[in-house]
Amino acid sequence: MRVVRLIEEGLVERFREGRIRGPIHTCDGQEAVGIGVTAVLERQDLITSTHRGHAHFIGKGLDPGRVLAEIFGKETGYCRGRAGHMLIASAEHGLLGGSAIVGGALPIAIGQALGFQVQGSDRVVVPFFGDGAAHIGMFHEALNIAGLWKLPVVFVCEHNEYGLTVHARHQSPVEDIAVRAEGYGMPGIKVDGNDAVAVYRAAADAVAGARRGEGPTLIEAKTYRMTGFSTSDQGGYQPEKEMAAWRSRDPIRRLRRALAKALAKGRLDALDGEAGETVAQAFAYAEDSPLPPAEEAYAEEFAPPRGPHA
Ligand SMILES: Cc1ncc(C[n+]2csc(CCOP(=O)(O)OP(=O)(O)O)c2C)c(N)n1
Ligand SMILES: [Mg+2]
Repeated sequence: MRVVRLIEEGLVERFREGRIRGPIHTCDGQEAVGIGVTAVLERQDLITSTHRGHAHFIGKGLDPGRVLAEIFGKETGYCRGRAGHMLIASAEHGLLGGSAIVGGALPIAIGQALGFQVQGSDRVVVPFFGDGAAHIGMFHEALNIAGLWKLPVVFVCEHNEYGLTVHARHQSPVEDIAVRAEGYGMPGIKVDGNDAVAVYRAAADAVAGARRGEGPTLIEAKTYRMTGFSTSDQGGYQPEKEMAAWRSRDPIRRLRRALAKALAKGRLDALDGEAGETVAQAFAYAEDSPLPPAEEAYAEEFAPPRGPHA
């Protein structure tokens, strides 16, 4: 979680200096969801991510230096700089590429899960998505078929109270997305998304059930987006009182307090120091990496022509 926070702080700083193209969507305040869930998963399990995916990438084991290189558009990035910040993929880590369509990864995730079921594998698929994505058609279609066929999927909704600049109360007649699970024949679990241990436990139960062939679960993690929608957001619509309340529930500080009792004195500071070192090295690696050669700008962008018209 600390690595993710530091990566994002570094990215926002560099965006402001004009050193990164395109907006950055941070998961500031939401780190416990991505990290708590991916901590349960094995490398061969699959995830799909969103435009707010840094915790998913780091949690699934991607190298921070190569993630940052991708965001800087460098040759050493996971997709050789083609995917950038939002669409990063790594097959070897079980990270399916993102989708610019909000909720667009949900049917992709259940397609993969059907594949695992047909193979008799115990691998699971975890699509992450926002509260906004829970209001589109593909969400309902995906949950319906996953519930009907008992697919090995754990749906993880990161309810951060906003879709773009619009509060959830203007987007949904129900407060909890978790209640929708009942209509699709699966458990709907509401969890404190700012409590990494609670998230981990909820995910562990749901993933174990999916591996045993018991079918899908919908986990709704209640959390909050501490910054604007992205670095392009002018802000001003998140009430200060609301932000202050959530700031006091910062997931990193909460976990730190919980761990302070369990760990030897000085251990947490040492871990913080290691996180800082990891992120400093990752930025140096990304910034020192070469850009892809200009003549290869379109390489791998399109499938090679096939068939009678090739
Ligand atoms: C189908 C679709 N509609 C609208 C958009 C524009 N859009 C991008 S992100 C976003 C808000 C998504 O909100 P949510 O799913 O809650 O994710 P969050 O940004 O809060 O993490 C919207 C409307 C889009 N990319 N795709
Ligand atoms: Mg949202």
